[in-house]
Amino acid sequence: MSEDTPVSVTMEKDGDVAVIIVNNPPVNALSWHVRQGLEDNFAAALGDDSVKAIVLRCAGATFIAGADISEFGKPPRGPDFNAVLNSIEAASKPVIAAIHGTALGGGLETALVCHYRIAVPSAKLGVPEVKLGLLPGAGGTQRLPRVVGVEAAATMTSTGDPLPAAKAKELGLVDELAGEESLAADAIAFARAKIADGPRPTRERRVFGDVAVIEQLKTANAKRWRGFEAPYANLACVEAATRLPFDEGLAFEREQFMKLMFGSQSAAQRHIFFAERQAAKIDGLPKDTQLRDVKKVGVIGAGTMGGGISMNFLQKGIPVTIVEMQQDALDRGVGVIRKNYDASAAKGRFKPEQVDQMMGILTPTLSLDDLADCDLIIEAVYENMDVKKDIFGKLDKIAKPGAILASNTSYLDIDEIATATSRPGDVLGMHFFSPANVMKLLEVVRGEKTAPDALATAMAIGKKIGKVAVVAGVCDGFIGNRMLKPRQIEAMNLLMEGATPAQVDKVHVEFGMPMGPFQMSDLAGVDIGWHRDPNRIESIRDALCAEGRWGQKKQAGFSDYDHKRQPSESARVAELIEEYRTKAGTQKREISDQEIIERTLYPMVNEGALILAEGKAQRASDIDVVWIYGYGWPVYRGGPMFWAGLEGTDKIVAALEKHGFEIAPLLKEKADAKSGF
Ligand code: 3H9
Repeated sequence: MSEDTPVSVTMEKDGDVAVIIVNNPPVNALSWHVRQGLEDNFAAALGDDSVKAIVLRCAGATFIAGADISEFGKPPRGPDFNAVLNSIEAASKPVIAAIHGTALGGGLETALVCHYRIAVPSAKLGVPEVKLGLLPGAGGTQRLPRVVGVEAAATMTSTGDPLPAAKAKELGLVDELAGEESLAADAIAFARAKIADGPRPTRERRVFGDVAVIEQLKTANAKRWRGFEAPYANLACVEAATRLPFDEGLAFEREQFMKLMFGSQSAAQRHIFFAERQAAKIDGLPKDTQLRDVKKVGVIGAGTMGGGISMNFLQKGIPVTIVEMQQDALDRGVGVIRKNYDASAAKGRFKPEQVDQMMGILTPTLSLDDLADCDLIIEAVYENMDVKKDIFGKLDKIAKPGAILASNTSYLDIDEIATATSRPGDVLGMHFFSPANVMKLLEVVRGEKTAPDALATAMAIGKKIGKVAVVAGVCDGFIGNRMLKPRQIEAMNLLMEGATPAQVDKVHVEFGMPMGPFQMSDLAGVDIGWHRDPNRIESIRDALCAEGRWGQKKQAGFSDYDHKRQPSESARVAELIEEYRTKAGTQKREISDQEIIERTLYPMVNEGALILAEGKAQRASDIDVVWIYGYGWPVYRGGPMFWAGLEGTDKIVAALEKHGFEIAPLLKEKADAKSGF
């Protein structure tokens, strides 16, 4: 051990049992020095004749939560992962893993080379590597089928979902449950009881179970796994375990792991893992900023957004007062919330009594005055500056001092809204995405005068209700919708020049988006923002709206829809485009799929660069988080700004110049340096 090696593994003795303890906060990741410490301490315990059994446990909040992801892609340091684990498995004395918190990835693989496992009931065990675009690369895919069988191993590796300890015990992954507070002592007693049995190397156990599950999983998850490589690689490794001797299986796993590790998908998914955590951090905000207490929330507007927003808080036990102008609208809004909860309860997501509890803390009212005791008030009425300013002016007189006044606007100027109050420090944006109870993104819009503690509180409450919150600055459309705009404009231009809505949508879906720009428009409503004059036709969209082709709700938009909302290409839309094109005197030509990418996705990167340079996003990775969680950008492409690096910023600039776009200076800078963001 060299002098700069942190001491993150220690050993204690309890009579004839050695207890090896990992202490590498915050999550006991298997950093190089932990692997070194394990190697050294196991060697010491095995060399000590008075030691008859060994317990491996962790200090702090959790058992080992995996390999150290921040080491990936860097030059290797310290002992090889598999070599350390193989030597633990080969120990001549029984080794017991004592698990609390989360035994994840390389952590569970470490537990699997131990001969026995004991866990507290609250522990969770899993191999989430697939969520990082990887597979368990330290023997997990070969040892799991020997312990839990092919069915459970295939499911665990390909979905990445962890198991609660009780389920793990049922499957044989855990041998015994310990007391929640007495793991250390229970593990020592368990180890002593296993001295007579001796070691039980997992590699010597036989794979069992039916391999048919692998094809079943592929079929069942075809939609969810579209475009992803890792779930299939995980299954290939589990399948290999059913037919190859252990060491050959391990070699196969290694080969697959390295392929994923050095591929772009895992790089993108690892980027998003850290980006998501980074997004929670507010630049320039002191760490000890005191949060405001949010015990009660007010929501203005009981429409789709207001209702969805309210549900987030009710689910976390935070009482909500919801305000509408008219009784029937209020009743309708509350009815929809109830219906949504009942539907979830029918699917087993909630117990009926939980639904009653949640509805019990919802107070419907017609009076803004009833918001006087709320700590956070979110306005979710329609997008009109005068209406919003009127509401904020009234709230200024009603809300208690220190209450946070938030607007759910998706475009409007928060600073202007704040001028309607005498307390602009309390005003900010909380932009939820529809359906607001489902979508994970929350843009928290920081106004010029927003107080730091108000901002920090809004970010924290976002996390509390299960959102990924990102700070955005005031500008038209903030981060997400601002980048959507150039994409929509170009998508329409492409129709004029000869592309079809179906072609543009297909290119986006093949790229990995859940839907293309025209499908999105049909879903949201083609008529949103339409001037409502059927005689004023100044765009293809006007032509569609004038004919009542308002989207899915009318079973007709850019596509035709049957009663099951299945789309088909519309001959009428083709005619309308042709008519409008002729009127505008635009030439029709063949548009390649590549041109669609260059003209709809590259401009988003360009806009992202402007947003970044203007300081409207704190960092490029925040923009990626917005697009992953708010718009379904494929996580295996890491968000638009990360993807720009993969694609090549120089290539993007060259294409944008060719198509006549003005290049954002920051993008140009990156292209000149041939770097990503
Ligand atoms: C693997 O094991 C590969 C092997 O099969 C093969 C190898 C050959 N590494 O999430 P939190 C940081 S792949 C490095 O906010 P929580 C995280 O960035 C790995 N850092 O806490 C954050 O840092 P910061 C398989 C990590 O309590 C801090 O710890 N394992 C790692 O909400 C706190 O994290 C996984 O995929 C890591 N492995 O949740 C598990 N994990 O404070 C990944 C966390 O600077 N981890 N950090 O922002 C998790 O799912 C959650 O962190 C966990 C705790 C549930 C453990």
